Amino acid sequence: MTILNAGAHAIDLATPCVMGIVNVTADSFFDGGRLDADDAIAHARRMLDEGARIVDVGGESTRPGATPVDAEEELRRVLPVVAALARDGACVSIDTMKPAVMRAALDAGAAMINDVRALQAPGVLDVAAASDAAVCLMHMQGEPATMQHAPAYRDAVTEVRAFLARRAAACVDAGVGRDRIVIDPGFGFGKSVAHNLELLRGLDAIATLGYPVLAGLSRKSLLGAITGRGAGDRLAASVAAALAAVMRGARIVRVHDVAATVDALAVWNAVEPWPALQMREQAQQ
Ligand code: HH2
Repeated sequence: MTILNAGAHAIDLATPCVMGIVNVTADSFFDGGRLDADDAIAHARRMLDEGARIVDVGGESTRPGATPVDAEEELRRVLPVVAALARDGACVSIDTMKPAVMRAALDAGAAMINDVRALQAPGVLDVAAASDAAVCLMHMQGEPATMQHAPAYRDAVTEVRAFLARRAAACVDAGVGRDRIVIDPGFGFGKSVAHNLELLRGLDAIATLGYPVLAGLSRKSLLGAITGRGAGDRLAASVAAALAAVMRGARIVRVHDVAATVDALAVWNAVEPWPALQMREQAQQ
């Protein structure tokens, strides 16, 4: 499970890697307002220079209250960005829920599909199976507009783990290779602060499913609840959260601040003897 195959890219996850967030949206909660393709391409290239292994391009915000975007507008925003970065040879992920956007992004060179609905929409699994792209299956309770109203779990870790196991099995049944699957508990997607913390503490239990775990905590409101700071002042908290996730088995961290996270992971990698960590993980399985 240390190699993730994503199109032409074989990403070695023996040490954790960074996915840089490239939102081409009007209203993303932290970096909204970057609707110009050239700006987005320059931003992504900077992230790749700083050490991002994957760049995740999205054209529709999923934050509660965001304005829905139709497929045509989403494509207009993301396609030039995906195409330019793929031409550079970058590993490009497309962050979308829409099969039409997935299909067009794959045609433009995207190597990964990041779907906050875990490929549950009709036809979406077939799009993934017909490609050689990696897939990120994320857990969400409810719908983006209302998911934070009253999230409820009996046991968040057990329920999220079971959901991800079911979705990964559905992918494998549809013909997606195990070496192309990533799982993600979906921090902030239908979860209270307590649920998010429970999931972060229990990430190692999710990692025992045997698929690489992606953690997206960057600048999220959980960190605001802990520190009392607004999204613009959550850099230190985001780096700490990424490290906490990696310490519990996350192999990919999805972040806005690539340089700072890459440095933090370099220190962590230098301190932690990875073979010993992997032996510990195997002993737990
Ligand atoms: N979080 C966001 C969007 N996509 N995908 C995965 N796999 N995991 C996440 O945690 C995740 C995600 C939300 O963050 P962001 O893209 O910064 O904000 P917005 O949805 O407002 O554009």
